[in-house]
Amino acid sequence: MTSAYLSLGSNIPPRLDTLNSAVELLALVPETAVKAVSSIYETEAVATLPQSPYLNSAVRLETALTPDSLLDECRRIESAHGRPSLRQKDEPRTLDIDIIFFGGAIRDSGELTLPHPRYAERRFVLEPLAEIAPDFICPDSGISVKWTLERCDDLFSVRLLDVEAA
Ligand code: PH2
Ligand code: MG
Ligand code: MG
Repeated sequence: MTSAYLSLGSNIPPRLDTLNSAVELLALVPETAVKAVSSIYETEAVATLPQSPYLNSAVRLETALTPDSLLDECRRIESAHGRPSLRQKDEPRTLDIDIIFFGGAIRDSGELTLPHPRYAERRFVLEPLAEIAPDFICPDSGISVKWTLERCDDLFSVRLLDVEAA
């Protein structure tokens, strides 16, 4: 079994329902268990054109799938939430599921780069991840998630969502 860390995001309503449903669907993925789910954060969209704020969270899975099979499962769940399979960079999305880490895997082949190429620059990825996996050692840099977050100079806002008020 491998620990895989995912980043979930949504900036098209119903954002909160979508993130909750995505976790339920992840729990149904074969040979896979959901081990931890972070709080939900409301985050300023990091994009070239202004767009609505995202809700972001992080999930830890234990899985016996390969990285490519897990990617397929993530895409299937994105499609189930109305995400078109032809994607444009930077467009708003009902649901985005990114594999940030797959155990200690480092690869840059095919459609999946591991670790995710931009995780260390993104507070909206690191803040939820640091909540559930502060001491995980990032395979590319050899430093912890917590320390990666401390070193991150991304100024886009990230705040805990008050789920009761949402
Ligand atoms: N995802 C992107 C681009 N920008 N900004 C925020 N705040 N959250 C995201 O999940 C996000 C983004 C591309 O996947
Ligand atoms: Mg993404
Ligand atoms: Mg994605």
